[in-house]
Amino acid sequence: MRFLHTSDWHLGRSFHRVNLLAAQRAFLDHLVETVRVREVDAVLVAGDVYDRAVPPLAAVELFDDALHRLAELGVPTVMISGNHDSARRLGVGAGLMRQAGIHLRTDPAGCGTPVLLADAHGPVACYGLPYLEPAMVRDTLGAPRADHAAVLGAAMDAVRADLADRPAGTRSVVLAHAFVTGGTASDSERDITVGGVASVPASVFDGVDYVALGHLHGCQTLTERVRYSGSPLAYSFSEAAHRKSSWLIDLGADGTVEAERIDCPVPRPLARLRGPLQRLLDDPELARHEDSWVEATLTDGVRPAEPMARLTKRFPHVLSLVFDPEGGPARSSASYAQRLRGRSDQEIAEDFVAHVRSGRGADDAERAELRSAIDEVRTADTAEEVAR
Ligand SMILES: [Mn+2]
Repeated sequence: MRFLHTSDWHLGRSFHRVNLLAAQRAFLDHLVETVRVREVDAVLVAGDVYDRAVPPLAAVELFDDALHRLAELGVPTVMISGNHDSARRLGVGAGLMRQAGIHLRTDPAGCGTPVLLADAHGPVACYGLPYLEPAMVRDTLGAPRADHAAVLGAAMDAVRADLADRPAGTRSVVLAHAFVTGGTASDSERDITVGGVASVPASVFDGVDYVALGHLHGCQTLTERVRYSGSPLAYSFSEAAHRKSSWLIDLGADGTVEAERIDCPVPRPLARLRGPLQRLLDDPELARHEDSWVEATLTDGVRPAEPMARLTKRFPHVLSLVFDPEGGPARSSASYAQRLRGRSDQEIAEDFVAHVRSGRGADDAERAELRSAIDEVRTADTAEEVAR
C-alpha cells in the first residue's frame, strides 16, 4: 500500500510580512497531482493543518478546496489535529466527511479505533492520534502521569490492544503529533514542554509498521519506520537549509517500509546573509541570493544609515534585518527578539528572576514554581478553547 505522508501545513501562516497563501495553494496543487500521478492509496496528514485555532477565512477556504479535491480523487485521507489546531473546530463534520473518505481524527478517546484500509495483501489499520495535551487528556486515556510520554504511551497501549485483536498479518500505521527524542527542532514550532520535558522516546511507538509524525518542521528519519515529513514550506529563517518534502511510503505485504522523498515546490529560496553592509552590497558571490527571501545580519560596529533601503536595492525581498556588531557591546545592543531567540519560556522566566534580583537566580523551589505556572498557562489556553 502506498501512502503520501505530509504534515504541518500551517494554512494561514505568513512568513515575516509575506502572505503565504499562494505558496500554500501551490503546495496543495502539487500534493493532489502527486497523489494522482504516483497512484497513492492513502494520504496521511500528521497535524497542524492550520496555524491557529481560529484560522483566517482564506485558509479555511483553501482547506475546504483541498478536501474536495482529495475526496474527488477517491483516495482516503487520514488527518489528525496538531498543537496549533483547535481539535474541536477541526473536527466539526468529521462524521459526515468520513463518508467521503476523509478521516479527521481529533478526539483522544478514538486513539484505539483505526481507519481500516485494505489492499491485495490484506488489511491495514491506520490509527490517528491527535496532539495530546497531557493535562487535558490524561483521564480520558487513563495515563499514570500528565506528561507527554505517559499520555502517548497510554494512547499507543490502546493501539496495540486493538491490533492484537485483529487478524494475524494486519499491517499498521500510526499518525502522531509529538516531539520524538532525537528529532531536531527549528524556530517555527511552538514549544510543547510539560514539566520540563518536551520529547518522548521513539520506543513509545514499538509494535507498528509505520509512524507518520508531525510537529517538527524539518524532514527527518528517526528510524526506517518512524519519520517526520516536515512542513511543506519554510516558516522561519532557521529552515533556510531545509529541503521541504513529503514521504512517499510503500508498505509491503510483510510490513516492510520503502520511502521516497518527494520535493515540495519552492516559492522562493531563503538566504541568511551576514557581514558589514558594504560587503553585502558589493560581494559578487551574493548575486545568487538577489531573488531570495533574505535575512541580513549586519556586523558593522556602528549602525549604518538607512540599511534597509540600501539592502532592498540589491535584494528586493529582504524580510529581516538584524544588527550584531562585531567587537562591540553585542549583548546590550542586541534587540529584544535577538536576546530571546532559541530560549525556552522557562529560561526567559529564570533570567528575569535573576535580572530583577541583581543576579541572584531562581533556586530549585522557585524553578519548579515557574515551570508549573508556565505549564498551567498553556493548559488554561487549551481548556478555554475546549470550553468555548
Ligand atoms: Mn507545526
